[in-house]
Amino acid sequence: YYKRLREMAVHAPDFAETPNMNEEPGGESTEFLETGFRLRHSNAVLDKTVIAVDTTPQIFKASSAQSPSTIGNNAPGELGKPVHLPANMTENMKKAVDEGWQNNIFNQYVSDMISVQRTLPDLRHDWCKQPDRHLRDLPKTDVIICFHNEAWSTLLRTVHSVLNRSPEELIENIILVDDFSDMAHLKEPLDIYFKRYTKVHILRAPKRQGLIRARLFGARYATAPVLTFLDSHCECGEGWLEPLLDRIARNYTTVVYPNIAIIDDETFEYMTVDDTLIGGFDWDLAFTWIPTPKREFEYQFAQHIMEPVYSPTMPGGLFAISRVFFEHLGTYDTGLLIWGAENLELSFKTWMCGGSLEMIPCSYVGHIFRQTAPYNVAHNKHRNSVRLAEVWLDNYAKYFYYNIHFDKGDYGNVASQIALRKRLNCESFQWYLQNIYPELEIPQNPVSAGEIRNLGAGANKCLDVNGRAMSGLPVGLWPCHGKEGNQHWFMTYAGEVRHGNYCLDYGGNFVIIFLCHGKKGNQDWTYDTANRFLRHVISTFCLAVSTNGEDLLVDICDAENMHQKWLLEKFDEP
Ligand code: UD2
Ligand code: MN
Repeated sequence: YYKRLREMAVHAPDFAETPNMNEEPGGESTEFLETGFRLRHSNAVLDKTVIAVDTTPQIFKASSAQSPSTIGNNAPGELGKPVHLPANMTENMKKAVDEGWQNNIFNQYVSDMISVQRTLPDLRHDWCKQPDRHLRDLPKTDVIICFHNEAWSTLLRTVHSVLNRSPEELIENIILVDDFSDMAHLKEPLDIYFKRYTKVHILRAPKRQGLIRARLFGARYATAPVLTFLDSHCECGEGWLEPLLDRIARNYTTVVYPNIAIIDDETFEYMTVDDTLIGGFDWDLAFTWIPTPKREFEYQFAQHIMEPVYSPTMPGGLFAISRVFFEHLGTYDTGLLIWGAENLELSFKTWMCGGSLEMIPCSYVGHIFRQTAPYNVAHNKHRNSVRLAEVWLDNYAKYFYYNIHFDKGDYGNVASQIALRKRLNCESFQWYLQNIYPELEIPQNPVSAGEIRNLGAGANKCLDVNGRAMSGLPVGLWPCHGKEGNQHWFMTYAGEVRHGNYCLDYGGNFVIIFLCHGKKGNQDWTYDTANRFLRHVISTFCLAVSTNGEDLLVDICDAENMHQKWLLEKFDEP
């Protein structure tokens, strides 16, 4: 099928044949957007003194305001070079640096030192730069950038990187969506700053929408045939746009995302990454980077390593899609709140409902990846993921639910999403896994899911991976905390006791975890429900806790010994 899909892509409908782009998107899903907002320019008068409201440290103001032609390559961060702060900072400077980190979870102080129009290295392969690489007539795009309390310098740098490194005629509008920020620099100063840039429009959400609804709020005012979304802390590289638009021009059902470079969160160095990483996901429904599968390489290498690569999922923040196709797919599920899961939703939909998703190696866009979000995401990510699983995962949803202990919580109503899936006559999730992401390991049906508790003295010790899953590490014993995480195990019908991809393993010495190999051997266990033994099959020994309750070991099975008895959570009689 995969090969066929590849061939089909060549014969897919032409952009010119797409239906009327000006049709209003229908359905209740966009109702919330009817708030009467229109693209507008601020009427405020340009007044440079107001711009000074921004939090840029005074000493560096000058560099931020200069245009690229007037700064040398030695100015901070030019050509994407790292900026290192001096070791002997004054107390005031240290305070400013700390505050920058706290507000953004990246080094705002360093960002503020760098020109908002800094130069970047051209990371592209020469192959990408050949003029006939893309169609001559490319469709225009609106660039939609949503932000909630973004720093001044990173937001401006994002916009300038679009303006400076895109062909003017391909950008219809840059639509900034202020998702109810409360930072002062994002209000009037922003309006004033962008007043002289006629393509830049600022929309303000009347209340917090979350990034998913904020994007739709912006898309509502888009008029170009292609929508391009960017996070508010990106930097587009030279020639980033054309190869994205080219793919959509050739086939409007192709959704594309760039080769995402890393902007270091501390030094703001613009760094190249492995070109061959694409999007996957795991059974926590978290996005993961995966190496390009071999079958895809075979296809790609036959052409050129810089050819577009099929990708099971996208990271979510940076992508371009035909407006018509986006609307055809019902845009996003508007029940997804604040942050998370929308990237997988759009990825699954794209593949399952007639489109394809590609990573475009020639298109470089940098993004600041941060350690955590500056706002609370966990609750919404959980809720959003449950909606995703309910609508798109069919019988595979259970593998996610095992991981969340079947705690679905209140995830709202998904009837309209299920109806959409039916109306679009989308493929099954099994089809998606088999054809688009065959590399994803499907967990064996678990016999149990959750903690594994020893019943010896006190019965309060649980098997625990000690916070770090790595082949060869001994398995720990810690007081049961009932919070999943390090104490979450699956016992599978195949006899593995799994923590993620790691398996309980006994090779004659210690009981360790080791990458699951699926070959039974040292990783083969049975659970004896009568005696509550966890028996290691090839050695015939039983998993046990030492008499002092400290160590995990195996021993000759003894039905009288409580230290050999284990309680497996959510145990299911096979
Ligand atoms: C990644 C994506 C992000 C989104 C998210 C999953 C990349 C590089 N980033 O997380 O785009 O798909 O996964 O949902 O692929 N924002 C709002 N309103 C909010 C919260 C955030 O407008 O309530 C903005 C925020 O200012 C930023 C964007 O949405 O521009 C994404 O947020 P993020 O940068 O915190 O997410 P990230 O990159 O960790
Ligand atoms: Mn981001």
